[in-house]
Amino acid sequence: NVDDDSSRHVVFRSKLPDLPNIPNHIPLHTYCFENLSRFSDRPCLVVGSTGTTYSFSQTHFLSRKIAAGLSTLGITKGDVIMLLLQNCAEFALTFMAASMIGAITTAANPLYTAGEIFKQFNSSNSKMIITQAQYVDKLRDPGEHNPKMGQDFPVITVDEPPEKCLHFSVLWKTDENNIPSVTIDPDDAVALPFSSGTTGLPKGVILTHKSLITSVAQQVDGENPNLYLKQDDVVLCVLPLFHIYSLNSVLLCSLRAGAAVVLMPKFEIRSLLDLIQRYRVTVAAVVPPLVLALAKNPMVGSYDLSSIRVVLSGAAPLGKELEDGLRSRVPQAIFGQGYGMTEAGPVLSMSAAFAKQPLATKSGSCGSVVRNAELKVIDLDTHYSLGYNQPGEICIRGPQIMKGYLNDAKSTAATIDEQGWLHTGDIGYVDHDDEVFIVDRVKELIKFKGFQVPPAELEALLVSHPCIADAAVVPQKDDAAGEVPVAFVVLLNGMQELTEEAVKDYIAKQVVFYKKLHKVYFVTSIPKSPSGKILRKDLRAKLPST
Ligand code: 4UU
Repeated sequence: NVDDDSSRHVVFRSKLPDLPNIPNHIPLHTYCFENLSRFSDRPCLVVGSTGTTYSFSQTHFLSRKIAAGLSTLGITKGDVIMLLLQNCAEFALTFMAASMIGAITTAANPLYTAGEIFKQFNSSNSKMIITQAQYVDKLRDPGEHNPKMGQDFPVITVDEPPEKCLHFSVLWKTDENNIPSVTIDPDDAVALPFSSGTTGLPKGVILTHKSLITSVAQQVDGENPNLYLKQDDVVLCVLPLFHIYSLNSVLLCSLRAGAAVVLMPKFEIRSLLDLIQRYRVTVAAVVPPLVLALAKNPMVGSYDLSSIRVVLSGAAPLGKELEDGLRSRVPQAIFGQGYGMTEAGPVLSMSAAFAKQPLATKSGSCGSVVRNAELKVIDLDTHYSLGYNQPGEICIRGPQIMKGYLNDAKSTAATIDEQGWLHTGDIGYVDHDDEVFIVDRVKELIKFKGFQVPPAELEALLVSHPCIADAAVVPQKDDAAGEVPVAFVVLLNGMQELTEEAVKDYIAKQVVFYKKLHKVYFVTSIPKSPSGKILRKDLRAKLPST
C-alpha cells in the first residue's frame, strides 16, 4: 500500500479498503444518531454504579431536551460550555445537546486546580461550567483577574447544588421541541479539547463536526469496519471522557454503532472487575497502566472476564511483557493498540485485528493507518518521506484532523504544513505489513499514565518563583507511570537555600497530581541552542537510566 513516485513522496494507506463515502457534511449529532431506529430500545448509556440505563431513544430525547435547556439559559451557536465531570450520563447527554445547538464543549479534568481550570475556561471563552458539587469550592475564589461564578457565568451541578449553583434539572425543563433551528457548517467546531501538541502551553484544539464524523467513520463505519462494534457489544467507559480517546473511540463510536456504554466515574480495580463481570463487558478501551493492573493484580483471578472479546490500548507506549501478561489473563480476547493524538482527530492508526474481517497483527504494533487517510514518515532533517522500516516523524493527512488551534495561527502553522500534513512529533516507522510502530517522541510532551504533562507549563510556573532564574522540565522513565516530570532548576544568585522539597511543593500546590515534579536537579545553567531553545535531549541524557 505504498505510492512511491520519483518525488520521494511515500504515502502509507490503510490495509482495509477506503470507505466509498463518509457522511461528514451533516452535524455530528445527526450522524451519531443516524441509525437510531435500528436500536432505539437497546441500552445506550449504563451508569455502572447504579445500573441506571438510558436506551438510545431516551439518550436522544434527553439530549434534545438539554439542547433546548442550554438555549433557554442563553447558550447560542458558537458558544463554548465547559464540563468538569467524572464519567457520567450527563457528560454524554450534554455533549450531544451542545452539538444540537451548534455549541462547543470543552472538557477538563475535574481534578485540575483552580488555576488550571481558569486557564482553560478563559482561553476557551467558556460561558458556563457543568460540574459536580465536590469541585465547586475550587471555582469560588478564582483570584481577581478571573470571572466570578454565579455572577459572570452560571455553574450547574449534576448532583445537589451548593450555594450559587443551579441543579442540572434546569436543563430539562424546556420542551424539547424548542430547540432553536441552527445551520451547522461541517467546519464548525463541536469539541475543544486542550493539548500542548508538539510544543508550548496547552491550546484549544478545534475539532469540527467534519473531523469527528470522519474519525468515527474511519473506525466503525463500512462493510469491514476497522473497529467492529455490534449492537450487543458492551463497551467499557473507564477512561475519562474529558480526554479525546474516550470521547471519540468509546462514546461517539458506540453511539454510532448501537453498542452500550458502561460508565465508570474513576478507575478502581475492584469496581472495574466487578463491572466487567456484572455487565458482561465485551470491549475494553484501556491505557498501559490499566493493562498493568489487569495483567498483574491478583484480584483479577477471582473474576469472570470471559465476556471480553476486544482490548484496545492506547495513549502511551505499551511494553511487550505487559501485553503478554494481559493476553494470559484474557486469552479469548483480541488484543491490539490504537495510536491517537488530540490534534489528529484523534485516531491515526488502529489494529486491524479489531476489523470485521480481522487481519493478523504483530505484538507492539499500533495498527495500520485508518481508512480514508494518508500517513507518511519523514526524515527529521531533510523532510523527505521515508519508505518501509525507516524511522522518522509520523505525519497524517485527512479530513479528520483538527481545523487548528484556537486563536493561535502560529502554533497551527507550525503543526499543519501547507500541504495539509499534521506533524505529530512522534518517531515511528511502518513495516512491510503496513503496521505502524512508535519508537520515540521528539516533541516536548511528557505522558504520565497517558495524561499530558506539558513541560512549558511547569517551566512557566517554576520561573514565576522569586528565587528561580531559569528552569527546564523533561521526562524521566518510570515503571508505573511510563514517564514522570523532573526539573532542572537554576537559582538566582544568593537564593541557594531553596530546597528540592520547597520547589516540589511550590509546583504541587498549583497543578493536578500527575504534573507534580518527581525530582529537582539544581544546575548552574540550562543548555540552550543559539536560538534559545532548551536542549532537552542533553538534559535527558543526564538522568539516571532506570
Ligand atoms: C505510543 O493520547 C492521545 C490519544 C490516544 C488515543 C485515541 C484514540 C488512542 C487510541 C484511540 O482509539 O492523545 P494525546 O493528545 O493526549 O497524546 C498524543 C500522544 C501521541 O502523539 C503519542 O506520543 O500520545 C502518544 N501516544 C502513543 N504512544 C498515543 N497513543 C500511543 C500509542 N503508543 N499507542
